[in-house]
Amino acid sequence: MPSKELRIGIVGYGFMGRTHTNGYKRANDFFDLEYRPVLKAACGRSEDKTKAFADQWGYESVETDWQKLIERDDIDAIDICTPNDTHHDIAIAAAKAGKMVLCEKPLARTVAEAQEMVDVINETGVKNTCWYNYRRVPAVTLAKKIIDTGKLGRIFHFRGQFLQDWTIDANLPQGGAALWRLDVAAAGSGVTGDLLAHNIDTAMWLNGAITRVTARTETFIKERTHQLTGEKQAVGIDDACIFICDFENGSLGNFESTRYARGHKALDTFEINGEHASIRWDLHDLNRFEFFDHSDESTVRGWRSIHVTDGDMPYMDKWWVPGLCIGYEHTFVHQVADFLKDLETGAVTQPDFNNALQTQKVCEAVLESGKDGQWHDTGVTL
Ligand code: SOE
Repeated sequence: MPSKELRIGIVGYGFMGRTHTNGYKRANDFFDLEYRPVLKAACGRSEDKTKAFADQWGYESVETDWQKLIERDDIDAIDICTPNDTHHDIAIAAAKAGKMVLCEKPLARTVAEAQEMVDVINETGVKNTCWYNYRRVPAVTLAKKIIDTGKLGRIFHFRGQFLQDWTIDANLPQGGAALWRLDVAAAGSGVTGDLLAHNIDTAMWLNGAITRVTARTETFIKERTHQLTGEKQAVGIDDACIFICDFENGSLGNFESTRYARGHKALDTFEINGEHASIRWDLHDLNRFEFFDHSDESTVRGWRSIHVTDGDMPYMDKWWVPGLCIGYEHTFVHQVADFLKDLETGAVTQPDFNNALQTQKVCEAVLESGKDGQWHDTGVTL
């Protein structure tokens, strides 16, 4: 039985509020952990909506002001699930109050904001993590383990994509509930911070630092009505972004993201090609990855499709029996379980804020290059 409580105060009750809370609720059912999350308080500006969320998901109380939430002495950790423009202030105030901070991705809108968050985290020493959840898809974690053995040999290429199609309608408003991702003031950027940030996090985790980039960004719909004001406004986000890059290990990277790829809903993919072997993975079929090993006998050599559901594969001994799948929501359960285990052992849960800052540096270099068409050094230090 878990003997220690981790008392959670969550800010935001939207899509991410639900994914994270599901993680808090499920982790101890499946993982043996000393710590157990306690859902102390949910915080949001609308009292009614926050109360409805708190009742449905089991939070003990409600706050409508995040500063009050942070001041409470019955809360150990603040989880930030609000739009990107709020991450900086909430995270800094929480850390200064001695709370642990779990922040939804991307860490911030800009490198400057993210750097300030990291500085305060370093000064205060509070435990922290950023929710780049796709690292914790068992197939992706297994790919990391295989790559780290050196089995692929010298790496030549890394390819990443994140394709969606939900903003093609020119009449879709920007800003406000559910649509803040289209409003540059709230989001900081478009697909680069929202989607490519995932690909960049995965890429640097699997293949090391991205050192320089050159990009092409595009905004296809130039004006949209703001959902809250009803006013037409210029669109400030990147609707699509393609960039190429160098990795520190000498390999070449090639990335694409858009919300205008008709037919694709969340096609997050990567492929890595080494001297001896290649791996590819696709979020739409997340329990599998494909592996090509050139050392196989030539007559049977080909792409193997590996179903990552056996008990000796990452996280899978905690779930069902071999052959049975898990899904998207489990990545958040895994992040909670790892965070709680690291509390026990004192290990740093990755990605921490400093690691998420490195992803932010790549995003910013990409956006700068999208403006001036030049190569930009990223300054990433892993
Ligand atoms: C955008 O549609 C979005 O919800 C991202 O914000 C998430 O980070 C991604 O995992 C799925 O797509």
